[in-house]
Amino acid sequence: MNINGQKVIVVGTGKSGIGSAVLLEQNGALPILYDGNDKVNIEEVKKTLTHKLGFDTKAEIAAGAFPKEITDGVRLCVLSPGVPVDADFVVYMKEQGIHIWGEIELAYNFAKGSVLAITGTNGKTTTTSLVGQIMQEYFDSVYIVGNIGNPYTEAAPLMTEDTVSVAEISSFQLETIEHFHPKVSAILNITPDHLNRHHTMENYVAAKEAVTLNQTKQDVCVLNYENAYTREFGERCPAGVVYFSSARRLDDGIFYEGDSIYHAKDGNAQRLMNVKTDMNLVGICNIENVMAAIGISMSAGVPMENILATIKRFVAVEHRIEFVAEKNGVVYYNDSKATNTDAAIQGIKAMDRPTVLIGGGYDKGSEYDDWINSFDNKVKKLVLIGQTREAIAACAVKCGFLKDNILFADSFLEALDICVREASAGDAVLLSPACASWGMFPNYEVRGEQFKEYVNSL
Ligand code: UMA
Repeated sequence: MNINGQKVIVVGTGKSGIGSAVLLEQNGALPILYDGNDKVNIEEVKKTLTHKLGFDTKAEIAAGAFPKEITDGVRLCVLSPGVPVDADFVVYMKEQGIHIWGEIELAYNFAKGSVLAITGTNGKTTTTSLVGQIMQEYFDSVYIVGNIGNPYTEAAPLMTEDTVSVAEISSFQLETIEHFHPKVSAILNITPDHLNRHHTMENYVAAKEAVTLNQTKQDVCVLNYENAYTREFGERCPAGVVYFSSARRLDDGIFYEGDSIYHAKDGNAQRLMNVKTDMNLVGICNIENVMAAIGISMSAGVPMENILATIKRFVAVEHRIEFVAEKNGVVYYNDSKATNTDAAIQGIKAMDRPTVLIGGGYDKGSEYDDWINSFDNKVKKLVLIGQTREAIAACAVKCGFLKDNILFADSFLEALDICVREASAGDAVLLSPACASWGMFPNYEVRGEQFKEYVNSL
């Protein structure tokens, strides 16, 4: 699409909106930024754009109620991932014949080189970081972009034909792609999440599968054999499939057995590494992430010995079952990245001692039964915060968790004070809330940082 001289609406003035507006203006378009939040500081946004562009921005900026007149003469609109595609003003724009792209699609149209795209409900960030490091240690020009926190639009103008982009892509971002075509994709797992945005599980699964929309049999999609959705998808996936399994031997693919990871081809399995001595990550979820990273990296042409050497060096991602400190015999773990129950199940599973658990936060309409049922008598106190605290407490009691062991806190600080009071030497304190941080924090990173600061100050 030729955007030179065109007015383009960009919705959202967060990282994606700013990245998109800058990319558009650098390429001769006139962005019109719109943000639904009427408290957005328009002067600040202008300053940021001007700073990033290196010249005065000509962008128009509007905030609050959607001003319909901004659509006059507009043919393209770029949405930030947090903007629902069925929002009234988006539907209105579609009715006006305006083409809707997401930030990822816009970036892809300006990007160069090849893309490795990683999606899935859990494990995306760890797998993206690991694949990113494997690529950086083998190729010269590598960008790690997307949901991990680095807008793809910012990196796109810096790329060459030799660039390898490793992109963490969320379901929000996949709803608005059109030409986005990764050479290698991966869907790590699919379990219920973000149902308030996608409304049904079918829509959520379809958004994840869209990562393969433009792939052909010349491309590869790495899939989890132990997840019912991704295993079934392998049978109708447009790309060549590489499966990984944490529970059985595969004739073709990557699997985990005993303490080792193997790569099998035509029934011949070759042992690659020991999960206890050759990697620094704990838990079955991380063994799956490592297997996925092996599948992605070998499909991207990196020799196996290089892949294994990087895995050996790789250390855990911040906020994902991250060991913070031991204070007075209590070990503290920051798993703030556990923004849904499935991730939080992995967090509690990784604990090997009595645990004081902090849960709760923004309400995404989740169900908590599976999470509570995974406590396995390890949770001695459940400290609950945020919008979801009543719902979680009710579910915990329904699942047989003792009411007396549930404590409500009105603030994060109060929750932390309760943890210190309730934990004894030999216990763990785990922040693994099973909920997004929104409503109390701007994002899960800030929640994790505050947890770490508090623990380190004890
Ligand atoms: N906004 C509107 N109208 C709406 C919704 C939002 O105007 O209907 C405005 C907000 O007022 C705000 C801006 O849009 O000013 C925020 O946009 P955004 O929510 O898309 O956030 P960005 O800062 O652009 O960050 C996004 C991703 N955020 C979301 O998907 C919610 C970041 O993922 C990502 O790192 C970043 O782009 C760069 O690619 C975060 C996330 O929470 C980590 N992702 C979810 C997750 O991992 O579970 C999907």
